[in-house]
Amino acid sequence: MQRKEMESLQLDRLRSTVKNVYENVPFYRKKFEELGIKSEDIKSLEDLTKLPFTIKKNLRDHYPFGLFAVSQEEVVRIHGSSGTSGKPTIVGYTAEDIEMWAEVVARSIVAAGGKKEDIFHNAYGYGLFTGGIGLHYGAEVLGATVVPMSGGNTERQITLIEDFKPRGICGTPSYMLNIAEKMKEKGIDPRQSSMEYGIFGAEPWSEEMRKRLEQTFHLKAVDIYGLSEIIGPGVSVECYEAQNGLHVQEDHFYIEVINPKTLEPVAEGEEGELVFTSLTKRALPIIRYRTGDISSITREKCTCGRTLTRMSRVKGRTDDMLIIRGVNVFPTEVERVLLQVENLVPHYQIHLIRKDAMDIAELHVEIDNNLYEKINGDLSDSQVTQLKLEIQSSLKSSCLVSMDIVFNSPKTIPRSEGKAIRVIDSRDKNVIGV
Ligand code: DLL
Repeated sequence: MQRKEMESLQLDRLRSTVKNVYENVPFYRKKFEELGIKSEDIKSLEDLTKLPFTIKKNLRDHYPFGLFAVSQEEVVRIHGSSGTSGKPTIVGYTAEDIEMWAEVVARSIVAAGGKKEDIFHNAYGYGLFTGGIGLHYGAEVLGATVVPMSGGNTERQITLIEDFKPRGICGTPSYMLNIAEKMKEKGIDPRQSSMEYGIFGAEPWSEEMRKRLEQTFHLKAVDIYGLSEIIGPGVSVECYEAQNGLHVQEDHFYIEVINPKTLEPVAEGEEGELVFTSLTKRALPIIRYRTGDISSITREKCTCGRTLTRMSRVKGRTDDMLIIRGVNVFPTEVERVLLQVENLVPHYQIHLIRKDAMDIAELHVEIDNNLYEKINGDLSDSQVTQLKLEIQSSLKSSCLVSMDIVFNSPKTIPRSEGKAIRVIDSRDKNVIGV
């Protein structure tokens, strides 16, 4: 679609969404009234900036169904995302919402290289998490043969991959590494597996991680993005052809990028926090949802021919950004550096601790068997220290951050079966009793 045509479609849909939330969601009606906004005030897409933001806390405060715009009778499905504070954030779908979602996921699979005749192995978790069932429905709408494996049970995953020979696979990047490792342990070469494309997302991952996954499995690794508050997976996806930015499904989701401090929109190409407004959702329409995810957008046409706005790979969430002695850093930036170091395996965790009233970041990284044997053999302590210093200095030069490097023995960092935990913050614990 040409941009003008898309914008006119978006405006129509935005206006009916605004009218819908005003009439059916007391939370939005109250907010609009406080700001003196009527749904007729939305005459152009730019007018969207007059509307208030929605944040995760609003969903939590109205837990479980308080922001729904339809009666529960019309809701056919509930999903949720686990939060840090106990209760999940709950989202709901009408039958039309499920249909729209399946369509955007089907489009995403096609963009990623999927075809109707594929066997499609789904290693995202099934359940309240949107990953498993979201990809499942999309793959079915496409007409592919879905293997609803879910996350975990890695031995079984491998057997099914070996036996069914899927052309496509999906899962979190960290879980894919786990699968590859187990394959190698069993004497199976992941490069010989049947997969030609992988649809990876649900957690931040770096370009170096992409290279690693592509080499390990000999496939094309494509990034898929989404969040339950907006729909689930399928909000945006890279294309197989260019793998250069994620195409936002703008006929259903309106994207903005704001400066998280001033809340003002940033210029095209500039990094900021992603904000989405749903344009067609019925059960849980959402206005200007602040995702906390850091990215930037471009409206340049992609070489694949799609005219959709593209977002850059998500660097991380504002909550996951570490501030180490005044320097901001995302775990994905650390990952980029680590994956370039020989003898390190791509499993790592950043531990934040407090020592003598100082915040210290320790980068726990796993070494391979080779280095492990050397350390226990002929490598002197000073040679090991030297190695660590080299990693420390590449981190310093590329992320400006200083971290203590801790080598972990092979297979000691917990393996992920879904979203990997990259940061362990035990600073508060250290404070107790001081
Ligand atoms: O993770 C939906 C999903 C499932 C996306 C499967 C892709 C594949 P939530 O559990 O609500 O939903 O978590 C959403 O995960 O705000 C981001 O912080 C992060 N995230 C999702 N996809 C990506 C990605 C699903 N491709 C939160 N890159 C989002 C980086 C991602 N972060």
